[in-house]
Amino acid sequence: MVKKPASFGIDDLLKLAPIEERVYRLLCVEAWSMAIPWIGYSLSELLRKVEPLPGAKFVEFISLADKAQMPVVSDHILAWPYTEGLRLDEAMHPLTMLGLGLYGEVLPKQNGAPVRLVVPWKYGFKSAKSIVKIRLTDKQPATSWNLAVPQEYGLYSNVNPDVDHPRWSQANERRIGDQASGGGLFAPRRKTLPFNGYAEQVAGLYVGMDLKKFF
Ligand SMILES: Nc1nc2c(c(=O)[nH]1)N[C@H]1C(S)=C(S)[C@@H](COP(=O)(O)O)O[C@H]1N2
Ligand SMILES: [Mo]
Repeated sequence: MVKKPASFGIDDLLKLAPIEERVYRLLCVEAWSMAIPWIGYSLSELLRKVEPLPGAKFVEFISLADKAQMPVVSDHILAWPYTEGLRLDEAMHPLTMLGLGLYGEVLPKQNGAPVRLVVPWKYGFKSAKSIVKIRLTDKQPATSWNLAVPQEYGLYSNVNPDVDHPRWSQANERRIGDQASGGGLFAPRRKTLPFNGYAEQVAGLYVGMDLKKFF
């Protein structure tokens, strides 16, 4: 649902908007976190180029599923290709990044080459890696984790210390590489912040919503 559907090569994406380095926290749904210096720009820069139609409400992100490079896609643990989704207003939020690199380099394969999503206020699995297709739709897209385990992984998956995962608490997390607490994998747990500490910027997207229901 865009006025100007288009294909972009990696060189087009690299010069589509000024490249920025942004240091964001990323929290895995399994309560591990890390601060990452991403390279890229707001996803809204790309979405504006294709001109979303007025009826578009959601954005679907479809990842590469290449059996030759990615042995895991031969296993039936998830419905491949890995698919993620955001509401259009979440996708247009300036904090939502199209990630092209990290630590000053282009993305290594394991971190989602050539392009990935970075949504710092949501659990890590929302930040789809190795994206090859983006679709705008008026229907909520099915996502791989929601199809596999709907009671555990909702569409929103906003970081929320008050909504536990059915199998563990989301009240606190382990920060990898946290020098202040001695670093390492066995650093003491720290309190998880609502929206991963980005509430001031993004809480307005969810005014009036029951975040326990829309988890
Ligand atoms: N295509 C794809 N994207 C993905 C995943 C995946 O399995 N496939 N895993 C997600 C999860 S659970 C997390 S925590 C982050 C991890 O990003 P990293 O590998 O760069 O640390 O990627 C997310 N994006
Ligand atoms: Mo994760």
